[in-house]
Amino acid sequence: PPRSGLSPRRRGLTATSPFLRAAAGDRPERVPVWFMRQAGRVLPEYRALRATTAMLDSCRNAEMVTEITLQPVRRFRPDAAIFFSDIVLPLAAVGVDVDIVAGVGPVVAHPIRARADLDVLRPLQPDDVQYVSTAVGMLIRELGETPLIGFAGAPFTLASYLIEGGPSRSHTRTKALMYSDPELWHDLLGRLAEITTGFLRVQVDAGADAVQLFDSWAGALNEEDYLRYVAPHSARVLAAFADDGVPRIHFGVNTGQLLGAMGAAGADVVGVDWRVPLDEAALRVGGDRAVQGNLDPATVFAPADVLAEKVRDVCRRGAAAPGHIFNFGHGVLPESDPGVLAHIVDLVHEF
Ligand code: 1CP
Repeated sequence: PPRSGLSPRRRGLTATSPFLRAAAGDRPERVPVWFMRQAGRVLPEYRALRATTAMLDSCRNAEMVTEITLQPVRRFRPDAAIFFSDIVLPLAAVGVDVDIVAGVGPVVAHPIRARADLDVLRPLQPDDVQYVSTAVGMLIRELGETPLIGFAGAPFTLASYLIEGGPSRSHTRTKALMYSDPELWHDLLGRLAEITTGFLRVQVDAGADAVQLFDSWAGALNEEDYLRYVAPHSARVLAAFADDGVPRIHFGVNTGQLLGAMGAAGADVVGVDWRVPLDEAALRVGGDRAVQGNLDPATVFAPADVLAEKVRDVCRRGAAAPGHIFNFGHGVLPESDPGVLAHIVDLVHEF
């Protein structure tokens, strides 16, 4: 479909949505809030719907994707919805043998070890994920004034799953390949950047109002290695959406040392985990971009008065940045009480 810049719907929302205004560096009348992993295991209605359907199969069913995306919006009334899918879905869609194993996460049948293993990583075509366009279209009709965030995994985080074969704490094989064969490394990350761009392109062209690039594991790197081996590839992804009028959020965990570099890679909003206070994070980002975060997800288990004070502290510190979107510093913990999440939305809105 032809790209026509800002859709009328998107133009309308940009002026009114607290989430989109904060992302653009503005101060709306209330601090906007949404939660990473707001859809999913924390909700009984999600567990009921998913009971007999494998994770990736549910991502390929536009009706299920729509319903699961809407569930937390009904419960919590957040200022944005996040598209229900997974960062490994586009890899599966181009033919990588990857599955999501309950209690483990993504597991790759043939981990990448040599050049020939790259052949499967061809560019993603819109036809590979027809159900994503369908679901985004259904969602923006249902969501009304609530913006929809599209997302994808960043090249480094995807590379880690592909090289390690599954979740890893140390990313040892990933770093070994990065240091020992830079040519193969850059070929791999280039292909992943193209797949990620293709996956985000489908979501944006179907009407997603913002995008978040999840580089969850980039914090395993120091700044020098991040800049040399990772940033150029993530920057290519973010640059591909510079003219779409959609804010680009760039998120990672344990990235205190990378906040400036992750902003400079082309983000409008830098996601911050709970380890660096938001006012300090705003300084590290450079004072010219919005920040997103950063309540410790474990705070939901604190007594009510401690929780309320910590929520207010995040809001106060977030005011140091040009724009602030309230979130946790990482995904909602599965044991969280949905009632407490709804209460946090109210606390942020009352601030
Ligand atoms: O059985 C289940 O319910 C599967 C659990 C689950 C869910 C609900 C997985 C497996 N993925 C998802 C959905 C998902 N994944 C969403 C949409 C829901 C929402 O945010 O509300 C998103 C944005 C993701 C993104 C994702 N997947 C990331 C980046 C975010 C983050 O938490 O850092 C990562 C690293 C993944 C990989 C993944 N998929 C699933 C798991 C358990 C994991 C992490 C495994 C690990 O620790 O390495």
